[in-house]
Amino acid sequence: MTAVPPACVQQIEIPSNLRGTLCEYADDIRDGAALQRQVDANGYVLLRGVLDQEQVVTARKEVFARLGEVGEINEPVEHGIGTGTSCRREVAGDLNAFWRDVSSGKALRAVTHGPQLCTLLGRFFGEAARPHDLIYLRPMSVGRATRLHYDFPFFAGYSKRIYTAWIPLGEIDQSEGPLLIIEDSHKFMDWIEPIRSHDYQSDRENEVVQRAAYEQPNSVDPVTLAEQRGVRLLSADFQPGDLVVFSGFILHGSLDNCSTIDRVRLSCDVRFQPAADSTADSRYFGTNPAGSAGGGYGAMKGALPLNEI
Ligand SMILES: O=C(O)CCC(=O)C(=O)O
Repeated sequence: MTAVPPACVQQIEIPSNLRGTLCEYADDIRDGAALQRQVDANGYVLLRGVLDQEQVVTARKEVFARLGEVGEINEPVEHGIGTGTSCRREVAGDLNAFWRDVSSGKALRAVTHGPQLCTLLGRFFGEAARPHDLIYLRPMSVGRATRLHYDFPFFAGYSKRIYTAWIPLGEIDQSEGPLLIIEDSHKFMDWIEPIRSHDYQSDRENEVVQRAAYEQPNSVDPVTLAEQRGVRLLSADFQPGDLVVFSGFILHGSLDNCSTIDRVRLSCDVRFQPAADSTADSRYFGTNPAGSAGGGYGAMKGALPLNEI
């Protein structure tokens, strides 16, 4: 039997009894009812090979080429190996503009805003879907991880019907810090109910949504959380073309990037809502969306040089 390589979260190795693999969707991807059933049952759907692989690889190359220009990624850039240094501040100058520009790349947007993904997300709603204009591009260097949180408080200002599309931009093994989902966390009603019942249209200050999304789930480390709740920490090895779609009420973050060759993990997450719902939320729509913190692309971690985060 091949040994399963260890996976860590917040520098804690996950005990094998608390680790699980995300469930792969096995039905027809054109079957909206089946997609909806699975997302309702599990809080997420892992779809293998549903995006154009070549487009995804081209997007990866585009992003890493930009990071290569500022000295953060070695040649050949598509391998995504970090240099550990950066001249982004000197070369790019305006970090906000640089990150907005990278996040607006043509090849990247062909994946995130192309018809393939939008049509697929529409099946989850049972009606035409629309992506937010603001997207979250995440180059994660070794040692970094995303803390656990629920998405709903961030994105539920106007439309409450929100799904996240998490797109691995290249191959990501579990040792390199991909998406982590807490099994059955869409059933933690003691945490979900206060989040669901809050009025985010009238009260959506960044501090309010940050607290709602992060505070309770991070009161203990993820391994202790899984032990206390009797659930597992779920992830998978990803290939270009794969996709995870998840609800705003599933707790998620990432594993630690423990790459032994300094590979930077690259993914992008995009929110979708029904096209018929309001796009008045200037945090997420428009040519220069403000983001939940108000600083637009400049407020994202990705806007900082890779060696500073
Ligand atoms: O990719 C990650 O590190 C986390 C993604 C995430 O938090 C999200 O898609 O909402």
